[in-house]
Amino acid sequence: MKLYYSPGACSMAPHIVLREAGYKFDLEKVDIPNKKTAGGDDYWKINPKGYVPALKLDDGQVLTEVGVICQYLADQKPESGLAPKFGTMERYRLMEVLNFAATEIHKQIGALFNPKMTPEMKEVQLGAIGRRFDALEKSLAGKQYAMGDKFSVADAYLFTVLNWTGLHKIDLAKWPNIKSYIDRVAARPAVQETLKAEGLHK
Ligand SMILES: N[C@@H](CCC(=O)N[C@@H](CS)C(=O)NCC(=O)O)C(=O)O
Repeated sequence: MKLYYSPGACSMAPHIVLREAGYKFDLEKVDIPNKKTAGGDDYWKINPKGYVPALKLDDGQVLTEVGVICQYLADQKPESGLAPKFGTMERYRLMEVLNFAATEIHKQIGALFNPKMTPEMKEVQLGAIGRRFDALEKSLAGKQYAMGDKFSVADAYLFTVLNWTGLHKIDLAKWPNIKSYIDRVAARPAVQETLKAEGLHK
């Protein structure tokens, strides 16, 4: 399979999962503004939504959406233990975190990358992010990872988007559980390999 990615973007979540699960895979960088792959292909033709990530499967199908790709990868290798079994309450808890990561963290922090954001709107946005962080801070209390003691695909997604706090100089002093969670996930060998492969060594 091949993952279409952009360094440090949300495509890093499935990239981490590919490495955590021990997949053999190819990577192709996408120039997002120009919608071109490193190999010169028109990215619109690969993912008509124009954004990363996209995962090209061995049968030629293309799967999109971070949370779905991550779950697909975990389910193809159940022995990786990266997602609870489908249909269990634990699986719904995982999907709850993935959805929170997507809509409440990814899209809220992601909005700060918009160069047209005014200082006033940035203030509003930072307020919303702070409220989501307050909730996340509580949910991480006493836990190693989002689902408890075991790393899961939810951590790959949360880590990827929380990592953007550094780029936006969001001070995490108010949220010590989040800060130590980011450091804990960053220290995992597969995460270090991912950062290195994307040219973002930490
Ligand atoms: N809902 C999508 C969102 C993906 C997304 O926001 N990707 C960003 C990078 S983090 C992107 O490629 N944006 C470029 C664009 O929207 O044109 C998913 O879950 O995969």
